[in-house]
Amino acid sequence: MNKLNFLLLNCAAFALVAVTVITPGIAHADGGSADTMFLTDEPGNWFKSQTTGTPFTAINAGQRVDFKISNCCTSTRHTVTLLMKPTGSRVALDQDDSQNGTLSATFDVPGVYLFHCKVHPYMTAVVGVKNAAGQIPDVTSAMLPFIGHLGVNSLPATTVLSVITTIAPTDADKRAKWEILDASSQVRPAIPGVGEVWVDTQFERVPDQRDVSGVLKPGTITVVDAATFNVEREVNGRQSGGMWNNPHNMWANFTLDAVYNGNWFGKWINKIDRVTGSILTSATVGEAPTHIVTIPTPGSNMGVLTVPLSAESNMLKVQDSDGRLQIIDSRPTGNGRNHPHAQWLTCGKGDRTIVPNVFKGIGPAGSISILDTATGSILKEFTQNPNDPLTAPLLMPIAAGECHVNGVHKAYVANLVSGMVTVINVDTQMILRNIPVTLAPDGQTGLNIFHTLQGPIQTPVSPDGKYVVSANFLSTTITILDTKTDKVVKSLPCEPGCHGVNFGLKKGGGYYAYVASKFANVLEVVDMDKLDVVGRILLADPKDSQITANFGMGGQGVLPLPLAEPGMLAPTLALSGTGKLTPEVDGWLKLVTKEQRGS
Ligand SMILES: [Cu+2]
Repeated sequence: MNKLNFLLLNCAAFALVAVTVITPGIAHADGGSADTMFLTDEPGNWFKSQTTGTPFTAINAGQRVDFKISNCCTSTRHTVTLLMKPTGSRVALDQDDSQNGTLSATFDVPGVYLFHCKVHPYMTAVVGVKNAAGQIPDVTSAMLPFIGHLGVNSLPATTVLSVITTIAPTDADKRAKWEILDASSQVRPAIPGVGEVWVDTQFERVPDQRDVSGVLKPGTITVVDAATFNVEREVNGRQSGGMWNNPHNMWANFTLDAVYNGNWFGKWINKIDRVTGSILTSATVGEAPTHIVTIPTPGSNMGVLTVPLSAESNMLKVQDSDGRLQIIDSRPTGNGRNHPHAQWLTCGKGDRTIVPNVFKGIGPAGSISILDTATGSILKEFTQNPNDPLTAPLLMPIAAGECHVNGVHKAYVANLVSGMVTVINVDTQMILRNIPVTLAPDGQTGLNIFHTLQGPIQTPVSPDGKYVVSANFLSTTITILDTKTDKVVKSLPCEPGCHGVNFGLKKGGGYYAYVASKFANVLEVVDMDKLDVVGRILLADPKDSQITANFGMGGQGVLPLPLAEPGMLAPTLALSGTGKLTPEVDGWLKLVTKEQRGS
């Protein structure tokens, strides 16, 4: 199905749902504001209007809306950033840093206003401003160029709302907009994988999973047995002492007996017993910790965790010793405000860390830093410059991948807003080029997210250094780049909200790329020898009595174990047969082929 048909079908299917969302309520008077939107940690309802209970509110021109960021409804800091507005409007709202407190906008021109958070880019709100006739004017192609690529000049506000998958406040909305599959849709790959695949199913609802204030918070980790492709365990945060909120990304220690998890809508990281799934300890580390990568460098910080704080400016080093997670270092990942997200350590030795700094000030301009992993010092920072073709695409850089390619360290960094993947030679500290990975509905390439409604998220390099797999969010594609030519060689279908990618060992040799999607309850399996999708694994735990809008939903971080990248696998292989590993892990290592060990 081509893109246009896909969208029009979606428009038709969701129109009914959108109408229920768009029903205007009675405006609340709160110090003169027409409505208040509370930023929340609730999937699909991240901006919750006091009037409608949803991320949509309708007001009259001249009225004000307040946006409240407080611990009533969220455990971390955010921005309220206006992305789209009617032609002629002078409304502006954005911040150069994440924050708590109240932000306000008074709306001038009737039409549709779209907001998001720059720390958590899928948090979305829509304010509809009515004209004198009580109608919300259409969204035009001048406001949202994507519409022009559909071949029309404008679309009704209801139609636009109906295709925004990030707005799904109720279970009925989620059923309509998100991909909720059952066991009949499951496809198990013919060749087994090795070990386990841990997936942060960040949006799963868990009864009685509450924070310290007693507020329900979402998220589980779903563990898939790679030998059978069955869900073998589900980890939740009920025993975390309230230190669990939207589990986002994970890494493991080298004995593979512990998994570390970051909570993107909280302040905490957790250490989880891999075998039992119980939470061993948790630590408060700062605002919105995202990804965790352990340092594999022998003799220097080996095993220490690197943890960027996406609502702050620093990356932490955290040591796991004596049963405690202790911060041993905290350093900025660039000059000024950084908001670092998904770092990657150079393959093999881990002596360099590539960090995307998502935004540096007002607007989406970000930077990419190369750090000395051992000292944390900034060796190079590429800052966005609209007049420099090499750095102009660095708009909300969000995730990095890295590996040896023909003996050269090459990093691939996804830029959410520009739709480009930036290729960096880490050895010479030079940007080589930028590769467009997204498409407008009419097939045009090299255009930004306002034209495509797509943006790349995770872009890891395959452990053999041959390919980069890019998961593209909002629309539904997986792009595969050849690292020798830096060209797109394949585009594969993905599920709604495509997000996380990581590589696991395929039994007998080769690799699987496991791809998680936020708005689907399945994990896709891409065979890297065939460059094709060979599996779709249901993430809803079969022990759950029924599959609902929330089970197994919200796939983001993916952690296959053993870690497949040879530099990360080597410290575990070195412990093989020493008695320091469980028989299960020793059994996995026996299946590692010579090629998978790397050189
Ligand atoms: Cu946020």
